[in-house]
Amino acid sequence: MAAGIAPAAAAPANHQFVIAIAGMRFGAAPAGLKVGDTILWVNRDIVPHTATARDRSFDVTVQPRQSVRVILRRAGAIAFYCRFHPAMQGRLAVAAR
Ligand SMILES: [Cu+2]
Repeated sequence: MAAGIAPAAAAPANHQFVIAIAGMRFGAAPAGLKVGDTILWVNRDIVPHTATARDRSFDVTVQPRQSVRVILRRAGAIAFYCRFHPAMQGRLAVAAR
């Protein structure tokens, strides 16, 4: 290996996680989230939903049968909900990288 070149395995890898929305509920939040990871919000319902962080770090509308990517930009416990159906709620635990 050439001097000064780190092995590829040492590079921090960003991962994509899926949260499905179905039956007017968010699916379980994945474990092991880190800053820089992506959430793919997948709406399996026939009505639009949003994934809206209470701290406004993300706010996306997901049309029926569509999906939207959100990159996690901050660490912490991030509560989220749907602006159209405020009873729909969840929480992400995002670790610093
Ligand atoms: Cu909704």
